[in-house]
Amino acid sequence: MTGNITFTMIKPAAVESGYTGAILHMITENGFRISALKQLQMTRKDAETFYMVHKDRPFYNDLVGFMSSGPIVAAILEKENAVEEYRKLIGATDPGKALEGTIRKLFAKSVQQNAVHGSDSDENAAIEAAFFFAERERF
Ligand code: 3AN
Repeated sequence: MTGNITFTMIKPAAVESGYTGAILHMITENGFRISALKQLQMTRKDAETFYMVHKDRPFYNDLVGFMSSGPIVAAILEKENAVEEYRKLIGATDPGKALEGTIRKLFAKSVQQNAVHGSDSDENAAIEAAFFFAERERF
């Protein structure tokens, strides 16, 4: 399945704002199949582990605090060339630079509260999917 899955999270501010349904709708309208889905709140430790690659960045502590501040919606998405296709659909990390019609352009509040996460490589997609979902939760 390498190359065919990506992992996404709808971040706490977007869930809190009631955008979950609209974002999932955009995802399926754009040809992704949702092969796993759940809502949960990460512990601080979960968020620290998930964002370990950013541990030396100045925004790490704030990011971990934000991502564990409320429920997120986690999903595994399937499509040919999923990682790249999904990053096109979500738009740039900074919503000010995201193109019209992208998820971040429509739903992000700031660089940190940028509505959704999307994996940046096939390798990370597999790691992130396994971090959130047991085999019996994947279809
Ligand atoms: P992306 O989410 O587009 O892959 P990354 O991996 O560089 O971007 O950053 C991971 C997360 O860290 C972003 N989604 C965002 O919430 C946060 N982040 C990235 N850059 C900044 C920044 N300059 N200031 C605050 N938060 C940031």
